[in-house]
Amino acid sequence: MKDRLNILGVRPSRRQFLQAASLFSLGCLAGGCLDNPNTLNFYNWSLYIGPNTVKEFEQASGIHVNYEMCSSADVMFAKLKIGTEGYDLIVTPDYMLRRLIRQNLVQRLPKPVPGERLYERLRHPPWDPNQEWSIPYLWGTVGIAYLKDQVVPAPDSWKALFDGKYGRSVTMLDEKRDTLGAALISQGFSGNSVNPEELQKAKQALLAQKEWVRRYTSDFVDDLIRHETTLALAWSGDLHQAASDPTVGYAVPKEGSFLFVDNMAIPRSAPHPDAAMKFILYYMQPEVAAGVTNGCGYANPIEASEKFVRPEILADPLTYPSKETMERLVFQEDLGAGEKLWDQIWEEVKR
Ligand code: N2P
Repeated sequence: MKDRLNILGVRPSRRQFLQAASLFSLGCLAGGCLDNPNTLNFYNWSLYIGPNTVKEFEQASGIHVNYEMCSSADVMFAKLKIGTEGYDLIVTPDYMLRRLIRQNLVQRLPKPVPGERLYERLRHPPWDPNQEWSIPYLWGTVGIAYLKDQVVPAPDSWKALFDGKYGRSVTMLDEKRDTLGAALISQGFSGNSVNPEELQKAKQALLAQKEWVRRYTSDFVDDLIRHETTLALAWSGDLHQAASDPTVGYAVPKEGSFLFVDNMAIPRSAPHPDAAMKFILYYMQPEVAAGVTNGCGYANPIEASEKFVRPEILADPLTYPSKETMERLVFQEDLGAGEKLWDQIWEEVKR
């Protein structure tokens, strides 16, 4: 319990630090600082790194890190696509990496990586079978977070997010692949469907659900901790922020859900690819990767890190789901030409 409280305890200062780092880097990237080669402009997600990882990397490498937080995968893609320069290292979802490679927006890793340190099942992922472009960073699941004292019985189906039983107290992720994907599965379809009729049905479900949605946000956990929401479409590891609150639960619905693997990659236009490579190699050390898992509650890809992961996190199904849960999970696939229709529908839903 004490350790769990510690996880919560580090949160405000970490967040403040990240926010400050993010503001600084925004100014820096937009205004074009005097370029210092010992710089790493790191574009990552909130609640997705250890509290000391950046500081310790800076100390070990002499490289200064500007950390900017990403609010959605589509924003990340758009920034790289319109040619926003300055990012050296990004953390990108599996399905998006394929798109970034196809569109020539990332570069090959400048050095070989010790791939044998990865868990066997992550060594040749379909989005980058030979570890040429990326290294897995963290992985987790998509599910429903809920307040246990209000949602009774516990939700076991995606329908719980759509039935309006608890009024306007739902948040959905500001992420089309997860939100529209969950709507598709709730309607009995594949969460990767590009079938226009199926997508229309999912869209209708989301439009009808709007009455119950407080907001679309990727920072869902704060609202839950404050008990301002009852149900949220959620990413598993973020729930560690609520670990000291016994009323917050997490469920992977029986209809199935997504397993995501986010990856470190270097944008084509990165001004400091060598600094990015140094961070990747630094991260691949078991103690470092374990520090990230201990700090944010997401599982990392380095097998030998298990020795350094705190036992209660190793035993926590939020971080390492059971075999039975894993069997219900699929990856998000590259939508190819279907992406356009998903974008259109997502825009209509959010309008
Ligand atoms: C954690 C962000 C998880 C990103 N806050 C999901 N791809």
